Amino acid sequence: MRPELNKNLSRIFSDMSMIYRYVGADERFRAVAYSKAAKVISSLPEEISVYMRSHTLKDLPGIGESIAEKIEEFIKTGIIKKYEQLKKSVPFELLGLTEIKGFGPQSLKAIHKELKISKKEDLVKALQEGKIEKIKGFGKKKSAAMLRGLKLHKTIEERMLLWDALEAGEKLIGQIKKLPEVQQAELAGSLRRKKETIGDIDLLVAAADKDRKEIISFFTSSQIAKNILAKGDTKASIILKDTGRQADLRIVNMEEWGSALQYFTGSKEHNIHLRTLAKEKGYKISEYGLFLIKNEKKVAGKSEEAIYKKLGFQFIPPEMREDRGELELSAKGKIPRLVSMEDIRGDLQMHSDWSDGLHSIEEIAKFVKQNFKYDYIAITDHSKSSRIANGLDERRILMQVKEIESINKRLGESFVKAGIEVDILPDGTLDISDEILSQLHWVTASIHSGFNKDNTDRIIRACKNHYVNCIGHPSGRLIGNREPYKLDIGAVIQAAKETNTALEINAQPERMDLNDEQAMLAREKKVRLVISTDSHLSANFYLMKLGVSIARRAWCSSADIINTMQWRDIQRVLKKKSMSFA
Ligand code: DGT
Ligand code: CA
Ligand code: CA
Ligand code: ZN
Repeated sequence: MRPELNKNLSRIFSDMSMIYRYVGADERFRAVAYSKAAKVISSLPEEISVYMRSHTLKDLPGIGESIAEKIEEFIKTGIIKKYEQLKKSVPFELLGLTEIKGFGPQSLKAIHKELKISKKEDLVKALQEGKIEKIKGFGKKKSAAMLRGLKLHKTIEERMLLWDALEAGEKLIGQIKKLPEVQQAELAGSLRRKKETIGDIDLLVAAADKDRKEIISFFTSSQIAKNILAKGDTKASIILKDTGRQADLRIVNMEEWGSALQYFTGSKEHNIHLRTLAKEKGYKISEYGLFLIKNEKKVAGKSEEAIYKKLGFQFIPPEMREDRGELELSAKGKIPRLVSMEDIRGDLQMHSDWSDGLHSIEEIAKFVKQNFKYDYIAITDHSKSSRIANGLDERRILMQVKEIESINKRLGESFVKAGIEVDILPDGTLDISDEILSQLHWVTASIHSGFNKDNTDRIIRACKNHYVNCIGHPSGRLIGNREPYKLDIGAVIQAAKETNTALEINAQPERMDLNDEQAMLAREKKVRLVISTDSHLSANFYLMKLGVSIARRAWCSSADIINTMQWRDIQRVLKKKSMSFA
């Protein structure tokens, strides 16, 4: 899918947009144009050079004369001169901070001007020493907010978001699998368990003893590694050239593949518990195999399945291995068949160019039909209170319903459902009338403002609306950027249950909201969950697998997830809501 060239170019255009935003109001239009071009390029189905060769660059949305020239320059020379100049004209290192809350371009500009600061660490120091609060327009409150922003951001500086780690890990494993010496290769550690943040990327490889050297030297070569942290005969640790993050490689024999994979998948807590239970049964388990204690005879090691089986356990999917009761469940033979990508029949949250999405509804429908085996999608643009997202008022909602009807007619099936992501107002009412909502197929209600107070009652009230089918990103957190608002999740789950309202597992990488633990609580109370990508551009649709992994970590099977059902069954569930309470 996303070729390297597109990714690099998209990153440069985002940087240019950031620089233009820093430069100020005069360059606002350029900032917007480059940001749009970056998005368009990151979601192209083909490598950008294909469009250059067929002279169709300018047919792409958001690509005009000047941007097309820069694309050509980049493809031909590998650099964009304008970008290099721009970078030198601003304190570029500081601009990386703009993604942190409280560090807007105008604030950074004022700090740079007043304190002559161009380095991130100097800025942090000045902030801690109280120099920044003295700048005009800053003050104690703002600088405290900046410190909080920095602290939150640390979580994603020290650990990777799952999605980023998956991209890096899958690329790496792809490269390693191409080596002829490699017999087996898999991701292990927290990445195989799909934890929401990842400390380092663990790789396990099986190969013959004589081939280890070759594999280690590829892994530590300058093609892959920026630095080498450790290098031995069977293992190595490096800092990846691409992402600056750590990756650990371990090489074993085929005979030990299963026991090594089991060990290095973790979690540590799961392994310790398993080891204790094994001991009680007379076995010793290690990365080298499963052994009988009495005569040290090896009884398993080649496959994970055989190890669990020999110990009297059902196979436990990696996502469940957190010592949250999965071993007890497995001993009873009660591990559920977890939901998987194949079970998903549709996506119920996405934004079109009617609000803040990139593509038209028709483009979205065609893209999804081409790339996914879905039966339906729901277009859920923002409602009018979300002004910066160009939210829809009642008139535009009804226009959109008409447009969706005519698209479905052209498609020859009712693939596109008319929906909305309606704003929950501060008092828990919605910003669109019931009369309009009642005409839509799918209504998700979300909070997009008022993050500083307890939002429990607000969400409960939204659940009680007869037309709300789902609560979107219920906790409101943005990993590394915004704490979840205060929320009594137990009370929300209870209300969702009583009103037959579903809760969303939003699959945006920095949201993952509900998270695994909250989704687990909801599942235990038999509240229905919806896995949505909340797509704003076509590349986002691939996030579905991220959402599925959260559901798997919550032990969900397909019966727990609404969008594994056929549309007519969903309709039956929806009807139940309007009849369930007065
Ligand atoms: P991370 O990297 O912080 O996201 O988390 P993990 O789980 O990937 O941890 P990591 O990379 O330190 O180790 C990879 C796996 O190796 C871990 O999941 C289980 C295994 N492991 C590491 N240290 C120990 C240990 O002291 N005891 C046991 N039983 N297993 C360990
Ligand atoms: Ca790890
Ligand atoms: Ca590791
Ligand atoms: Zn939203």
